[in-house]
Amino acid sequence: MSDGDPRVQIELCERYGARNYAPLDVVLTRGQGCFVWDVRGRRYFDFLSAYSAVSQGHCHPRIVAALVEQAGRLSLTSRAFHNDQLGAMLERIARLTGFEKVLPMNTGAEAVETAIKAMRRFGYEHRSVPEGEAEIVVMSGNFHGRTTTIVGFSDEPAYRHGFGPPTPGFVLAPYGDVGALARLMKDTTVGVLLEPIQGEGGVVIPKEGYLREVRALCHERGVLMALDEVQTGLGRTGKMFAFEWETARPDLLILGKALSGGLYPVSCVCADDEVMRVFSPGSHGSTYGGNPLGAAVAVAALEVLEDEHLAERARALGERALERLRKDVRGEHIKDVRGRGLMIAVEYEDDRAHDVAVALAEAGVLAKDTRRSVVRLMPPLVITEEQLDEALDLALPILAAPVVRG
Ligand code: IF1
Repeated sequence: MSDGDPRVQIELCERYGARNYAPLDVVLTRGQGCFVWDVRGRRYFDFLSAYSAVSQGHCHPRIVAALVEQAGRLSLTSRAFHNDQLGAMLERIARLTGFEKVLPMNTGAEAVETAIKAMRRFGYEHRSVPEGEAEIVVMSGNFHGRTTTIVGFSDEPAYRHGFGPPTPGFVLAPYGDVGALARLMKDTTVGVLLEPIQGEGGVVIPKEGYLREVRALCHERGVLMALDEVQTGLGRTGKMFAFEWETARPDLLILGKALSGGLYPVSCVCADDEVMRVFSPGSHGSTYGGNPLGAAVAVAALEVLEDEHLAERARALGERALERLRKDVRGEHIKDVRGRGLMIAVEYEDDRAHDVAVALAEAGVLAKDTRRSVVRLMPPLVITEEQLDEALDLALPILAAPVVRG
């Protein structure tokens, strides 16, 4: 029931919902392109894009049409049978990424788990690592999802506290430091898992050359490199994939979020056959993974991404936004303004990021803080130049203000 009183909705969630989130007091009921509307009819610029899942914009008509058409025909068959949509999705993703094989799942975390399984089994089968001893190196500040295994190797207490014992076989390396990574690798190291830019970690962009050096090191040691591009992939950073900035093609590429434009959870792992062959029938799967509804949605979402040149748009608009931010958001309280494409962050010297996000919402721009001092700006990639300028006109004074207004 959307009766225009946000309190009703919020109270229902507070009464019946688990308290694993603390959302802003905004109750949204409609979205289109870069805009969302609350139950009172107020319009906001969406500068979070569901963590980059709605890169194609809210309710993109082409993706909605694909969803509606497929939902009325066939939604789920399980992988016990073939369906007439999955093949086209796999082919499209393989062509786009350049990998020979694609394994479909639903959420980002499931795709990360899939990559972990692939790397471990590859290590046992091809590197004769003794059973039970495979190690995967992960990075400080990582975010790869919420499963028990994944939070077990997080170094953020809020994500891991009380959920132990952690799954063994993971080692943390300092993000951005190839020397340290090299020193941590052992004979039993089967893989390295990292994000090309750390989103939750605060939009941490490693220095130029890092990914390329990780790539070379992994080659040299016979270790698989898995890149989590769940958030950075599919145009967000101004290239189709963030690894293209350094031509550091991984052995496993993990995609999610924008793969379905926010209409339906679809994720996948891409790899060449040599790696993907570790999966035999029965060794991995998912009830919903590869379902025809998700496949039809993903094909439409990828078509939109390519036909509307969203990676190029992200690049041009990102440069424009960063230029304005760098010019107008400065002062003693600003630690850094950084970004790549439309993945942009303002970092403060203090812990004001949440207060800034609240003030931005009041001004009509929805953004999200992370790690207490960072505000992320990630609009849908379909935003126009005029819309971007209008949103920045609203946001810049708040982002730049020496003191946050309540
Ligand atoms: C939440 C942040 C973003 C991801 C990368 C895998 C996943 C994610 C690089 C898992 C998910 C999310 C999930 C959401 C918040 C969030 C997030 F706030 F933590 F910082 F995006 F930036 N790899 N990111 O970023 O994908 O299983 O959720 O589909 O509250 O957990 P998922």
